[in-house]
Amino acid sequence: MKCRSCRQPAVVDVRRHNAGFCAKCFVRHCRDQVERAISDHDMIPVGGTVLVAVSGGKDSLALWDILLDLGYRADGLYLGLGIGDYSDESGRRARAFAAHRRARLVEVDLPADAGFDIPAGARAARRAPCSACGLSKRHLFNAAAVEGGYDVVATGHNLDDEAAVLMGNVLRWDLAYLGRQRPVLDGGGGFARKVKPLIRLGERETAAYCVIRGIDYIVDECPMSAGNKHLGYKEALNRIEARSPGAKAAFYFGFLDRVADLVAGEAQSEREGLHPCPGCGSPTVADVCAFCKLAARAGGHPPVPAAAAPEGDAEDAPAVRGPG
Ligand code: Q46
Ligand code: ZN
Repeated sequence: MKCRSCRQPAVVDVRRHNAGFCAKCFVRHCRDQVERAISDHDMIPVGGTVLVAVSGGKDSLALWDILLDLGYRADGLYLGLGIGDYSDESGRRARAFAAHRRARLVEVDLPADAGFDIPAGARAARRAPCSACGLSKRHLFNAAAVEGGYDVVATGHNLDDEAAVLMGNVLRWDLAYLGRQRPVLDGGGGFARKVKPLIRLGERETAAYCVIRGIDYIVDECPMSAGNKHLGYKEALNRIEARSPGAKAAFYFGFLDRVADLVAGEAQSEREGLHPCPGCGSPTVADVCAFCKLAARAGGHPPVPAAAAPEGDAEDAPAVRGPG
């Protein structure tokens, strides 16, 4: 197979596009896809600051790398979740990448800063680990972005992730979740603007991107992911995709084009009645926010402001400009 762009031998094939790419053109393809997602959905304001949620995995490191190369002012945020060796290894990757790119990494460590870890939180709250973890991550990303004054939080959700979440939401016809399943969630009222610039790339592509770019990412799955329903949805979609290349993209982008607006109203109502949580100040509709409840049950407390690293930390990072 030859590279679609330059006709040199291809090293990566993307069946969904019925195309192969040489290493150089593949990197450009990935950047183009991210740039297109950002512009199609007005994800990042011109000159805006971005906080990239970095897990040490392929998606978030590829995203951070691409945003930096596109000229965005993008810092990373790493959350230490206290999941044994997995957290140690993923933190090491995130720090190594930040040092290599001379980029700023903000860190929040759940055990040190909030007094509990995800395994303890899940046990205490009798929740599935991914449920306690997802809740904590959403809360801490948001708090760090608001406190740090970032314009946007960017997460590494890719096409496979979004299609799997969509499948789960459709199987349950969960209209509130479908209404929120957008590549951009507006900020305001104590919420940071959240964007997903990798929606046009599959996970095979982000892995190939990291290999070509020499980015060392954590390959192991999180040990607490067993039983996560999304893994089952991903497998089902992969079987469909193997028979019908492009089916996953058609499913997800068809939803965005034809259905998302119809169900958007289902989510908006959830923002009514918000007030600051007395424990941590984050917006909530309950007496106390879900994160503070989880922390209290697990014997912890809300963390001190997350993005509190002194300005001087970024002193030797190169000056970067927002695009345009
Ligand atoms: S880190 Fe957390 Fe994931 Fe591990 S416990 Fe589940 S949600 S699987 S992305
Ligand atoms: Zn709270």
